[in-house]
Amino acid sequence: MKTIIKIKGMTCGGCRLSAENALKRVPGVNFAEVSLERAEASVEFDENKAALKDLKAAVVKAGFSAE
Ligand SMILES: [Cu+2]
Repeated sequence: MKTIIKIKGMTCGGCRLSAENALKRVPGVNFAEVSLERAEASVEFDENKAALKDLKAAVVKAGFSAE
């Protein structure tokens, strides 16, 4: 399924990449793209392998807050 996650706390391209890579590393994620300007991530994932809370947890672990 596809989802949009709002991310707070990103200030530069490095932050954007950290958040994006954190999402890509979650097992079951097929696609992740983070926009610094929109402060959000577009994620496509296999709901049998990953849950929305796992995606948010990965963003939080990378140092940002996710909604
Ligand atoms: Cu940064």
